[in-house]
Amino acid sequence: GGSDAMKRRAGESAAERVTDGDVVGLGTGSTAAHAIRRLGDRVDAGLDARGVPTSFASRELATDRGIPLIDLDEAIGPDGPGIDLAIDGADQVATGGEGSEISETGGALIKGGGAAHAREKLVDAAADRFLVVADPSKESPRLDRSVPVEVLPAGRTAVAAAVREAGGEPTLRRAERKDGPVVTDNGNLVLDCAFGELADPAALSATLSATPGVVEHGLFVGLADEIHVGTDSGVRVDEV
Ligand code: DER
Repeated sequence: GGSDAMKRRAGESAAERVTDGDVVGLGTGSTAAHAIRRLGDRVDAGLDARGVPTSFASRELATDRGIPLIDLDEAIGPDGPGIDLAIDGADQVATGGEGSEISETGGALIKGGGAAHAREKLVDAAADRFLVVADPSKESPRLDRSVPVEVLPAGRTAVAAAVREAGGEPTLRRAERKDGPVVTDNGNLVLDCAFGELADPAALSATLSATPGVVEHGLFVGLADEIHVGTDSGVRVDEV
């Protein structure tokens, strides 16, 4: 993957967009973590901001950095303040890279490397503006990485069959320092589904969302508003 310095530049660039009074969706992963750390520094310096974490991990980091938190349900409920901007990473971003028009690909993303994409999508979609933070290794003209799919444990066989029907190859995500499969913060399992190059991410997104047993999938189509890409000399910001 990209260097940590590039991830840091991207994360800090997005964190600079937070203004006084903002409610900020706090994404998951190492790139979003840089944004959370920078936001913590700005809160220490007097910024009035509240965070909505997207995972146990991002909640822990935000708490450690002294960022006041607001419950997701409270934030996006009818009497809530809403989410002004969400900052989150991605496993792959459909951009043409330096110098090309992003509008052709609409900034579609594959997320879910951290198995946090169910709550991430809720937060990222609810936000007025969703800022993606990435390094160049995440950019590709077309999405072609496996798509993580969070499934109800009881539905994993049915979902695997539906994924094959849709042309994908599902693999149950194994844990590292634990026997057996990864279990998400929501108590579900993850199928990593290889579909090859995605000709129509929106269509596949709809198919997966309509599959019984699917809790959430990692295709984020039409959600990103800005892509902050850390480079070795600075940050490139693409408006979607
Ligand atoms: O889980 C996710 O979607 C994360 O955003 C993640 O996959 C990106 O992780 P990274 O910033 O550590 O590469």
